[in-house]
Amino acid sequence: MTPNAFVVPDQIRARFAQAMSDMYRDEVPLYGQLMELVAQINADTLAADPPLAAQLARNDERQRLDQERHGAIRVGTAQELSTLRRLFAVMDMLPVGYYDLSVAGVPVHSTAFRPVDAASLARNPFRVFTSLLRLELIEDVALRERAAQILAQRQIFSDAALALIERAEREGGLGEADASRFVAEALETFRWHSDATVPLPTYQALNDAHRLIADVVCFHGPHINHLTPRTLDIDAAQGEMQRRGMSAKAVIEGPPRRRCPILLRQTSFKALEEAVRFPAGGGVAEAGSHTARFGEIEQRGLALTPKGRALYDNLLAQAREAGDAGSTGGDYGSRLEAAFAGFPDDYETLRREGLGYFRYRLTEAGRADPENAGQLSPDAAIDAGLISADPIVYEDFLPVSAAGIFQSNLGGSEQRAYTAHANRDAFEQALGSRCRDEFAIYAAIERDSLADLEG
Ligand code: OOG
Ligand code: NI
Repeated sequence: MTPNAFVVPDQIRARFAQAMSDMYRDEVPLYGQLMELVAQINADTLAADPPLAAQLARNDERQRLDQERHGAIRVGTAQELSTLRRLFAVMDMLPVGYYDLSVAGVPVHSTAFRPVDAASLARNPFRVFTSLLRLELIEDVALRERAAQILAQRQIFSDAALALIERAEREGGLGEADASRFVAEALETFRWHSDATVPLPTYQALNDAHRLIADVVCFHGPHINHLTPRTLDIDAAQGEMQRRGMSAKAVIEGPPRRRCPILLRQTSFKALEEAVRFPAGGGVAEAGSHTARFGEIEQRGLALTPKGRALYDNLLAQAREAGDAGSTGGDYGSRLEAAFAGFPDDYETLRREGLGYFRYRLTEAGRADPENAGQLSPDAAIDAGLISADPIVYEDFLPVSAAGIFQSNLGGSEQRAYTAHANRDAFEQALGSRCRDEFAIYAAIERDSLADLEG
């Protein structure tokens, strides 16, 4: 078979993202409502703000917006995580970033599988936040061993999916028929199963150790737990969610509302309580319930440089520390606004101060006089109206926000402190590869845009 007969990975990813969305909409009808609501708000926002519409179009973001989502899954073993890495690689989704959630009392660490080059991102930016349970954080040794045993017995991938991953690795890609089968088989790994794999008392013991442990250990596989569309106006979307009676989280995670959005703002609605059948464990089969799946929306903005990110982390910590609960209680909204007064809110200052990443291109005047544009420094060429600089959108996640999303969907009151800390080496060992540095990816996109100016 010639390489030309392969379906391009971007195409497989786009089909997979669509298949996941269709499946999740069938499983969680509220997700369908959320997508409609976001599509309406995006259309209204673009109609009311032609410069924003033009900016998105210039940066290949307009097209992808309607398809744009992220999902989240959680797995229990190194073997599961490393096989996921291979499965996502078939779709050019690579592990980017390392997130330690143990500091927030969630016994996992995570990465995001996503496309990394600008052209792939423009075609379809589908990302999956993927967490690995840290069994070593279960204090009760007997329970920890029981959990490990249960996990060792399950196979979360179908035989056909495994065979197709191997074929893609061996031959360098998948042809049309194989690509379709791959999407269908990969989907099975992320399906919800309402039959637990363990008797109710085992579920309860694991649930008491941490609700997340039960969610990962007691089911056939890593059910997709949410799929998040991207909105251009999260405050409007949040208001609309409340008007429609969806129980949105009170606080939007991330930075406050700004003229120039940075990073990521997110809000979610509570997990659904779902009926589950627990098998007989010497006794009789029992009916119970489990909450795992929820809805979330997000607004994305400028990707920050390490300098910008340090400032963000600082100001966010200030806003949280100023509250008595050390978090998002009380008048958190006004504390956040006050803290972020220290973060410049116009693109030109953000760019000149090196706080964010930008994509440069010739303006119409620049195209008429490319030599002149090429000779000036970027700043001078911008002043002369020969080149433009547009914000590069943030494609990743935020650990503090992720912790907030986990917490609010695990039932809120659960606050545990783990003494463990980040262990990136252990995570990468389980994954079987390094996690890429997200800053290097944005910097490369910026650099390439500057190199293109010189023709
Ligand atoms: C993942 C929570 C993190 C986000 O958007 O920050 C996340 C999970 O609950 O498994 O999806
Ligand atoms: Ni999420």
